[in-house]
Amino acid sequence: MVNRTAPSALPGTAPSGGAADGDTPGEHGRLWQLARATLDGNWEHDHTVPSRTLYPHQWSWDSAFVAIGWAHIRPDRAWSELTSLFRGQWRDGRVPHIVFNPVVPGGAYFPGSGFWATTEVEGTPPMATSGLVQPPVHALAAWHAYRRARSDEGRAALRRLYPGLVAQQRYLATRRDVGGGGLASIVHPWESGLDNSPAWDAPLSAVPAEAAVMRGYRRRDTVHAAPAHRPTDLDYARYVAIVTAYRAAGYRDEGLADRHPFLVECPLFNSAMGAAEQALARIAGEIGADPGPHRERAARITEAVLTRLYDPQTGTFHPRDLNTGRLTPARTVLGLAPLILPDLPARYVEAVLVEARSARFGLAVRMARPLPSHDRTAADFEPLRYWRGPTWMNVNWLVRQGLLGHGQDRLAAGLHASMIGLAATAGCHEYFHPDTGAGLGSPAFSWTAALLLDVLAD
Ligand code: 9WN
Repeated sequence: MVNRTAPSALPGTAPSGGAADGDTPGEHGRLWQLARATLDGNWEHDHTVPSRTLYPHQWSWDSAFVAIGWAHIRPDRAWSELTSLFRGQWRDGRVPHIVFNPVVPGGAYFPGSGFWATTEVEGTPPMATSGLVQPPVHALAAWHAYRRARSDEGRAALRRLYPGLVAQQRYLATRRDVGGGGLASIVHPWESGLDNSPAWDAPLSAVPAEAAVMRGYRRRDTVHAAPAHRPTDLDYARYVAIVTAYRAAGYRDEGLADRHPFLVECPLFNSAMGAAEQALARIAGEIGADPGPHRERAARITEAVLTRLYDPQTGTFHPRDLNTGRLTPARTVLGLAPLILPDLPARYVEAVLVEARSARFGLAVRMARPLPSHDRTAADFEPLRYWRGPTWMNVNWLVRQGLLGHGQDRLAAGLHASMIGLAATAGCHEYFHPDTGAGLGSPAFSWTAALLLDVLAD
């Protein structure tokens, strides 16, 4: 029995508060219904596809965000979403970034299940999956979903999910600690979730792409989205080349440091990992497990993020390229992610706020649009291209959580109002033009809808 329902679950009753256009109870009701219809339309028996056209399978961090939205309207689906994703977990603990739906035709998405060929690898689940991971936002999502819909069923679901969530963290903290400094490395830009971010340009430029280009393959993304909005063919060739290298090694992580062409410690990924330990501590408290070890691990991760990813010269956080040992130069929205660490020390919170409030990102109490994905003042800022400028709801949602966690309520309210204003203008698109707010990418995108429900409920 759900014993706590968000008040805004009734259309038209979402509380207003904020400065966005159309920020009225009636407008909230319209948005609530739109978000709900978007999620319903993308529901697929036990999970939600990110988009019917572009992404017809189950994606890892999408499912986490989506579960937060379902918790407001169908808590059963929130738990089903996370449970079905974790059915795809590998024996080593990795939660794959895609779980393939076997009834979707092979050519619907590239790279499809045949390309990954994971069912031939030892320790993999019976269903086809990818061999990569995505930011571990799942424990955070499970906790938020539970907070939004506290119930006995929810507590039982937390209990069921807990061992998988712990194994996911263990995998990242051990096998993926390639640099030996207490952080997880990502082995592909796709693992960052911000695939085409300028943050990856420097490490990607060292990846040989010729072999992949010559082997030949057909992209599917550019069938559904404008090529000018998507990664270039050269970047795609490099993406394919990196997967090919990892696959050839049987997706093993031993020896990555000596052979793998892309190894990066990402601030968002690792901040998610730290926030996950904090969420696991709360979950543990709720289900009668010991929160202590989670708190200790969270503190160690925060410390490692500070020592390995903060650059005193720029005053912000950057990814570290393990193949060169250097921090990557681009100032992207990834640099703001450590704000989601509840124990981020005050002087680093201050540094992130300076960066966020600068002309680069424009965070303000009254802001026209939510944060862009890249520094607006950079020469390579591209307002239309995937992760190289456009605004995304999930990153803004994370930053808003961080602001709330650090007592920055007025800035959080500014972000909140601008997120709702964006959806009021453009609906539940995959991403948005950072200046005009025009909708881009898939027009019915699940995490936009789910997180819209969550912000409307506040
Ligand atoms: C590759 C599903 C995913 C998101 C990622 C986003 C995009 C895939 C792609 O779509 O990535 O995983 O084909 O571009 O970058 O964050 O999880 O929505």
